[in-house]
Amino acid sequence: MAKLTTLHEFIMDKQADFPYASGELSRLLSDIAIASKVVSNDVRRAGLMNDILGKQGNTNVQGEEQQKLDVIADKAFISVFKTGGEVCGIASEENDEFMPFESEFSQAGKYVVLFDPLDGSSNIDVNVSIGTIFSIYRRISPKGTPATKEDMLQEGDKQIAAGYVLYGSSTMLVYTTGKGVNGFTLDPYIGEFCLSHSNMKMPETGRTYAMNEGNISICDPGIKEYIETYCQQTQPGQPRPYSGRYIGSLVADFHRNLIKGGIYIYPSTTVDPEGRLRLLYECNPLAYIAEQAGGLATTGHERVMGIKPTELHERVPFFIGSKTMVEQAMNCLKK
Ligand code: AHM
Ligand code: MG
Repeated sequence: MAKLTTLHEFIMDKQADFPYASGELSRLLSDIAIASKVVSNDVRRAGLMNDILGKQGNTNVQGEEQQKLDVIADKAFISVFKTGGEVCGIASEENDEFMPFESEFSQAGKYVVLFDPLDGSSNIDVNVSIGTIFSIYRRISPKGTPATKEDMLQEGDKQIAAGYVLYGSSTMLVYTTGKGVNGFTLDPYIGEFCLSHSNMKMPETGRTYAMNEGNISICDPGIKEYIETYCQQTQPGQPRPYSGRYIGSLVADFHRNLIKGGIYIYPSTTVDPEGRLRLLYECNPLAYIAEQAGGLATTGHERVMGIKPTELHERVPFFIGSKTMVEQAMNCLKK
């Protein structure tokens, strides 16, 4: 068997791509890998442990019921960020406010991390794939001071790195630092992420669409037109219509589409006019990966990464996936 490249080796090799790199980003990515191994272990044992599975008993700032694993994952990531020295503050989907770290050690860090500790919360209790999504920015505020809200509210285009960890049939970490996308599978025998998907490219088109179609009657008619015309009718030269696949964990639906081609849509609805997904914790990081892999991510009207955020928990309608499919959906919305 050929020698596997571990995530750590890969990160160290790639540091040379950034001539003035001080190693902080490399250390931060390694810290994320450590926290995700902890969370992966908890996810794998959840069905056996009453203190891990089930509802936490409170709601988060978005009015959603928190699961115990949401909180466990949130704490695991915050703990590595607080002790690593590279991060001066974080914002997380599970916390109402952003969190500037208090220690001098952390305030010397040059990065902020925004993350969704456990995406796909409604799937936790039913043993369906879930994930962590993260986004890294260079701080705007001066080093040695507490992180500020402005550090958190940066356009997606300013991301330094982004990625996700999928707790699926295997645990995978996929990330980009702006030089392509690479995926690593956690080898449970040696406890290391190993390079399994190098230089990932999203097919220009695909045959899978993912949307909560229960919402179709409360969406813009353009969405219905796109689904009926492009997804549910056999296209010339094709044997049958597209396949509908909706896991209900964005990170898992996105990962499948990244590999096989496809589109994921969470549009504006009359119930959720801004859609359901959070710009900072879900849309921007996946948009960065999609674009780096040759795909597209828009609100149906504009590029997600060009939006200047105004609020931490801001939501946006989200169309992400293979370039041709996202463009076709946007054309239907224009009509
Ligand atoms: P979460 O971060 O609380 O889990 O919410 C995000 C999730 C996505 O992973 C998923 O695609 C979507 O919300 C599902 O929403 P719905 O149940 O409305 O289809
Ligand atoms: Mg989420």
